[in-house]
Amino acid sequence: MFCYQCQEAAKGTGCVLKGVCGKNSSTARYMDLLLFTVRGVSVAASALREQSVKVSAEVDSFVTDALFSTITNANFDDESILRRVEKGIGLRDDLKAEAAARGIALPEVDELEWKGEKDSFEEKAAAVGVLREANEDLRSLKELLVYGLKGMAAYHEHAMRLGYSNGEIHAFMQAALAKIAVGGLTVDEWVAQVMQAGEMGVKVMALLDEANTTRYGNPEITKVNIGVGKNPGILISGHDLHDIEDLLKQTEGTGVDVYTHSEMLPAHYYPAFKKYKHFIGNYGNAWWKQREEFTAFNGPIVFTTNCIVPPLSNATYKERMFTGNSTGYPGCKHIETGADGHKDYSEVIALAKQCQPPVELETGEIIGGFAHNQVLQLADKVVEAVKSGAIRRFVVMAGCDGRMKSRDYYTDFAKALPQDTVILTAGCAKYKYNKLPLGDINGIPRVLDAGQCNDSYSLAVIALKLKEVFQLNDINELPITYNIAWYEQKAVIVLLALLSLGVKNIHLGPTLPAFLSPNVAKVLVDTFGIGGITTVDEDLKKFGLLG
Ligand code: FS2
Ligand code: SF4
Repeated sequence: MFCYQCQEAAKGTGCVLKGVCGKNSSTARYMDLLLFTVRGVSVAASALREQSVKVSAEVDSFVTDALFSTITNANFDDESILRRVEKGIGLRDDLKAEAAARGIALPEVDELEWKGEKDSFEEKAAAVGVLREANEDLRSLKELLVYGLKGMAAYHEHAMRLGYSNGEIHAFMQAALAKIAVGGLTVDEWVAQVMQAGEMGVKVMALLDEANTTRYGNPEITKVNIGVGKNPGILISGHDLHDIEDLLKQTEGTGVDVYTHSEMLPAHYYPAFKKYKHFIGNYGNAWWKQREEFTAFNGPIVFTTNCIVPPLSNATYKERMFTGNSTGYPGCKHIETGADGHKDYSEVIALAKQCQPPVELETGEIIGGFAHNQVLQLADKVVEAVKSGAIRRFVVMAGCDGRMKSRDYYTDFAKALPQDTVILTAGCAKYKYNKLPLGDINGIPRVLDAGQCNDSYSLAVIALKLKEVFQLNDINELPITYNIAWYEQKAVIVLLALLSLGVKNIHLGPTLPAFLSPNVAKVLVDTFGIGGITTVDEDLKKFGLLG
């Protein structure tokens, strides 16, 4: 295996024996085979599209789900990955047959020519991974593009579950995957593809924002309880709001409470979910603390998306763990989505009734709900605070949390920021500082949480609005510093989206991606001023934030 798609890539270069995330080498190889299959589907689908032939929604859904299932910490189940490979081979062959019937010539690529016999899976899987591209820079650009597409797929999948599917995004993703299979682009052309992915990233996040807010209302300022109630509970993790809606409806009146975990916390900010009295609060922290927290929770845990940490062999909660959508874990029950688009959680609810209530880990409240609509309602207050100098600078600290000790930097950085700065956040990165007593500025909390990682879109909308209010020519003239923490591939599409909006001088940590070759990293540094992090003191000095 060779995988270097996330921030935890072993030795800062790549995982080769087993993933630091816990991914087995077999899973990594089957994911390579799945991506190979997805490329085959995409080559055929894109060739048909070019000749104005309509591609089925099944193909679009397959590509989206398959990419999502290969994101870090989403799926550890070899069988479910191989089922997707087989499905992909079937779809690819159907598309090939359709092209032949219409006299449409397809490119001659291994992705289409491989017969797909089961007994060739192992051999093929070993040959089609990241290292198939010998040129380090081309490899870097292709993988940067693929990781952006994975993030795009994740966000699109959530929007699609709410009935928002965008043909342009599907077509772009498949065309980009087809280009990766066919090759032949120059470095500049690959860079252009990557930038185009950023533009599509803005579109997909806007689409998801529209889907979420149309369905569930605009997030509003909310105090979220972090203590527990007396009833047994179900803990729901991940990002899929459609799933939490199903769960809240089905648990109502059952005597079972519902708690959010990690990236599901922002569900509390949506008006549609506030009406549920048994929607008690948020339990625990970011994804990486789940082994201890799931043990203490006592009740069932529902994963709607990543991030799963493989349970230890003696874990007491594995039998209580359920997966859904693109996630999977061997031995854990997978809850399928029905033909009506809903899930039946009755088994989870029945199990919860037999469980003890959660052990209280902490008490109190955290505040959030500062997505674009809410912040724009406060715009006068915010603008006034900036004009008066009460707010000197906003610091975007969105992104991901993770288990590396070096991420303590973000807690220390938040603590060390001067009192006249406001943190804008989204994603699980917030758990590094969202329980600190950082106070407020004239009633504006010093940590404004917009929501999940995809709600970084809200931060961009807010920045664009401020640019308009202050009548600036360039988004970079705003008093905003970007100090973003990344972990997995959704952060890649968020980063590319910000770059496509013209944001410069983004700092990325705790380490720069292993998949950026020195030359590609140089392009990002020279063109966009991308930088890493150093120490809190040095960075505060660099950002002009000391004193
Ligand atoms: Fe955190 Fe994990 Fe949101 Fe990522 S819970 S690192 O999936 O997408 O952010
Ligand atoms: Fe390693 Fe990250 Fe890949 Fe897991 S996802 S195998 S930790 S690089």
